[in-house]
Amino acid sequence: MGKLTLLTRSKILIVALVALIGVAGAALAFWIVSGERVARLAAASPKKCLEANDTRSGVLSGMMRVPGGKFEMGDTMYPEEGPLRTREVKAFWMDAHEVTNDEFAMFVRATGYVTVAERDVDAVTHPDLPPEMRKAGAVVFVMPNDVDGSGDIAQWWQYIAGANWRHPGGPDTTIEGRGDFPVVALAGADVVAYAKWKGRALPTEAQWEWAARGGAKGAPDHEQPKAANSWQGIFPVMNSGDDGFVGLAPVGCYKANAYGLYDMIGNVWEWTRDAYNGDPKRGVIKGGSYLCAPNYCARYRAGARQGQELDLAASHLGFRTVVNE
Ligand SMILES: [Ca+2]
Repeated sequence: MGKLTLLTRSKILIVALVALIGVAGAALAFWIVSGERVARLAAASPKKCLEANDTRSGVLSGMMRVPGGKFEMGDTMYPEEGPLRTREVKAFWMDAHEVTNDEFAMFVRATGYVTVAERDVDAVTHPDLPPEMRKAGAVVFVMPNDVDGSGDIAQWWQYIAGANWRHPGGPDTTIEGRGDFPVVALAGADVVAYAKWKGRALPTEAQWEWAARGGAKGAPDHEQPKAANSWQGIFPVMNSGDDGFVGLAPVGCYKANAYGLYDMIGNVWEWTRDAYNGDPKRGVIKGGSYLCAPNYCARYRAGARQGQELDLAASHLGFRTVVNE
């Protein structure tokens, strides 16, 4: 560098500056275009997909019969999915779609039930939580403008006081006009209470996974599914919404699987009744959500699973019920 003339150094500086402005400008334009596209897609996407009287249901209203069978449970993509193990499942009935806001509202109207996210957190059971996280609320996905490389999920997951099933994005959001969307922001106790009220149960992990496969044989497919609400683009900053939705979709927008079940994969994660790796404070959730992308969380597969704190409600997590024969 010492041999460079003052003029040459100035030229380098100017070129670098111009390049920097160019990159910053392109990034800014990208965010504006991307943000507009997300808003446009969100506004244009349908609010209802299934007909009010879906007549495919059998003996039990709104449920499909899943035949029994034996299968190799699990998958090989992430460590928590293995080892593959043989499981047998008896025939059972399962909700054709995720429980909707309208359905959950009927339960609340009938029982006066108050969900976990609508109650302040008990300081005795959670002495380590900061005060802002003891307020009634839920964890909400908020698309960030930018992320650092730390992988810290707090960059896109925020605990928002006042977020609950009626206000899934926070206190200034609503489910009005979204009766056919899956209900979210429910904790483990909430979904068990709903299932009991209906005289039903939550699926076991094995039931859920068997049902999600829809009778598919052979090694599980690891590709991102086309007929499901997942995330196309780079999570968490760029969502092209090629599947028609940048956020949640109403239930039943994609083709049902071979057992007549909608949205087993994608849209919202679903609670099961199983504890995660024997931990009584965590439940197994299945199916992935609209936030699952190839670059981050390729869990849009029947064999994928995650552990979820039973008393923590989240904006990408719903459920469906079963009746055992
Ligand atoms: Ca999507």
